[in-house]
Amino acid sequence: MIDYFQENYLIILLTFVIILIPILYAIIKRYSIRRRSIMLLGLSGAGKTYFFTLLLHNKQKITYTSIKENKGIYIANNKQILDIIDIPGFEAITYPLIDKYKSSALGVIFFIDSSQFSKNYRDVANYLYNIIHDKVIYTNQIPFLIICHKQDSPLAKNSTAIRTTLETEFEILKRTNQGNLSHPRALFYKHTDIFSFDKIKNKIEFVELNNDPVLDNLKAINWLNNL
Ligand SMILES: Nc1nc2c(ncn2[C@@H]2O[C@H](COP(=O)(O)OP(=O)(O)OP(=O)(O)O)[C@@H](O)[C@H]2O)c(=O)[nH]1
Ligand SMILES: [Mg+2]
Repeated sequence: MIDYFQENYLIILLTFVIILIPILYAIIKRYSIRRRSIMLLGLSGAGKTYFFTLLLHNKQKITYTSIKENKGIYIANNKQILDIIDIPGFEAITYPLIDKYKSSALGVIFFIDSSQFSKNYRDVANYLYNIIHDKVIYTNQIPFLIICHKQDSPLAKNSTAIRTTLETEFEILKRTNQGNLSHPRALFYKHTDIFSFDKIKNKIEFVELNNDPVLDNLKAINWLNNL
């Protein structure tokens, strides 16, 4: 009788161990990926590579459309080692690269060409909306620094105007997605919530850059140091 129970007990225990080990392994693997990448994102021509060169090489360099990612290491004041990854805005390569780096992302710096914003605000909104609502980025509550770049241009919109326009566009995108309940992003909001950057889980900060190497560097560095 005792043998029978002991045998059954052993089988149950073994089954548990066999099922639990892969589950535990998957959980540990998922949480052990060290997140230290900072993705530089934004439409083509927004100024990512220009900023990358300034931040990592302290040089104001003429830049051209990038066709592959640029990578570099930045050591923050708090000794944190960050991988800065400049991801080109050329659509065919942007999303595969974001998929490659997003699980190691600690933050996103999103660039907007403020001088072109009145022309391309829908493309900017679409891109930013897709990134913010990406499952990994949303779940990991990755913070965003949104850089309203090229403020030196006479046509530049300021950060308040850009933020308001983006919130309006996000509200439209949100309603469109909610109409289609099978859409992954339909689940993020309650019907009654009007979209605001303050209401979402990821911390979103807007700054203006003026093509002033010292000041511009400082704004981004402050943000990087406080991650
Ligand atoms: N007026 C002005 N121009 C700038 C500023 N920052 C960058 N630029 C210019 O904007 C252009 C595009 O900058 P890039 O850094 O190459 O753009 P990018 O975002 O890397 O673009 P892709 O690689 O195509 O995704 C370059 O000619 C820069 O010199 C700025 O603050 N003010
Ligand atoms: Mg570039």
